[in-house]
Amino acid sequence: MSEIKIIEGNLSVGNAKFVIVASRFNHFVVENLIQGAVDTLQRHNVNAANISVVRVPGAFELPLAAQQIIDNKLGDAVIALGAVIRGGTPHFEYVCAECTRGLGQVALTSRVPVAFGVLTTDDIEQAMDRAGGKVGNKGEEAAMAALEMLSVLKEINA
Ligand code: INI
Repeated sequence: MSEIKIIEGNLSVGNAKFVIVASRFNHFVVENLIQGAVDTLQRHNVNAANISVVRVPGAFELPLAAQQIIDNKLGDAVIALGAVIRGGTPHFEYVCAECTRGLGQVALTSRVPVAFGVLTTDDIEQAMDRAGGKVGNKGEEAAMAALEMLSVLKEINA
């Protein structure tokens, strides 16, 4: 019987360039996500020269910035980081929905990996828990996803 063909990434991305696009809103949370993403990239042998950070006002602005980063060929993968924390009004739902939909749309239309490292939490404690606290760091996870997607897309397109 012939062997099953498995295509998967190996996290080795050579000289690829990564752009972290991060929101300033809830910056005390997002800075930890950025740190986690940068540490993860560097631990996987990405040079500092191949990492840049673009800051935007809030999570709502992440998709447009990601789109223009890709259009201007600033990076081979984008890591979107932000923190949307529930308030007392439906604003939270609208910001989360547009940010998520927009980032997904950018990835599909551009065919460039866009990692989703945007926290959507009920309160600040949940956010801090996921920004280097007891539940890990979503910035690290997003950086891992960007590394793996770059690598596996290279294999799929080979
Ligand atoms: N932006 C965030 O990144 N996180 C939030 O929690 C948030 N809340 O709660 O309002 C938020 N709002 C701002 C929004 O992303 C835009 O920057 C703003 O509406 C201007 O377009």
